[in-house]
Amino acid sequence: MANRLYRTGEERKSLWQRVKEIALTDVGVVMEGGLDQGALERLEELLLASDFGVGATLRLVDHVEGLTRSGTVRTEKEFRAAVSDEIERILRSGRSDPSLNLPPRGELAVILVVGVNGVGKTTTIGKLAERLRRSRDRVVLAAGDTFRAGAIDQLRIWAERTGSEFVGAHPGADPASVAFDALDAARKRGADTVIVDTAGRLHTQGDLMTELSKVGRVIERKVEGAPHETLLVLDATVGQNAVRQATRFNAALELSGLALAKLDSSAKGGVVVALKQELDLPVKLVGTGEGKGDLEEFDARAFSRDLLAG
Ligand SMILES: Nc1nc2c(ncn2[C@@H]2O[C@H](COP(=O)(O)OP(=O)(O)OP(=O)(O)O)[C@@H](O)[C@H]2O)c(=O)[nH]1
Ligand SMILES: [Mg+2]
Repeated sequence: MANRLYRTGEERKSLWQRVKEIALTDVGVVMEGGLDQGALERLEELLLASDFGVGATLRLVDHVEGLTRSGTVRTEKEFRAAVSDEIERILRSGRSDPSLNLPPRGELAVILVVGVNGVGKTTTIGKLAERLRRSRDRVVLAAGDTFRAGAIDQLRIWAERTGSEFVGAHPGADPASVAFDALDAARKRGADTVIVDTAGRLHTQGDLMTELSKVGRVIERKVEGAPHETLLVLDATVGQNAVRQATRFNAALELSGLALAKLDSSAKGGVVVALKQELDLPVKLVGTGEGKGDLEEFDARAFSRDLLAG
């Protein structure tokens, strides 16, 4: 992943440049005598403003304070590496395996994809289908978004582009029954992977969240151990609201991981660290563009390095 963590206008500076400017105004002095209290406070503010969340911010600030006080970190380069190593440790703690937890090829795997409106669910599904073509037999895309005009065709086009199969119903149909039919169809056709698309919904829309729980329950009853992955797609540009979204979706359905879309256009990687610290949800996939090949497995090391690049 290249460093794309830039904002527009005034904030068009890397996180590291801003850390240097506001916390490490005199790096040479800092490394001799430890960071003063003001610099630590400014660092804390910057990390909070960059969406790291309270827990991860305090952990990082404590770490930095300890390092500078003990004199183990002397140069700017060492300092930067130490901070990104600690970010990586946060990302690698707890549930952090980015690989999809699917049954072996040939056995039916079900992936349910959820998230708020417009975050990139359908596109992520298309790209995931492309990825899974290499490791699975046959992939079925299920058009569980029966709500938005055009959503069914959008998924159908992704099925065509990726050589996947498609199951959909008419607009307005019950999404749980679309999921049910797709699982039946997959079994009949000998397909081993079903990815279920869902309509975008705000995490505050109680009735729609209940509908989503129902989709999850239908899948659970129909296939042993399914859904094998329930992925929440987040728009990487969204900031702290991502934590609220993940919390609410996780209450309606047990999420297994996150897919972070639009990382190519994002300025806010910090929220990934907050999500890990606060919810222990692994990021599994990152979207880096609109093309079918623009989906990567999350790499905690590369991500931590990129976050502090520039
Ligand atoms: N640059 C970029 N654009 C993306 C990425 N993923 C999705 N998009 C774009 O984001 C827009 C919305 O994507 P969709 O996949 O339709 O999002 P959705 O969550 O399915 O939307 P709804 O079904 O309406 O809730 C589209 O224009 C996509 O091309 C990504 O990783 N990078
Ligand atoms: Mg969609």
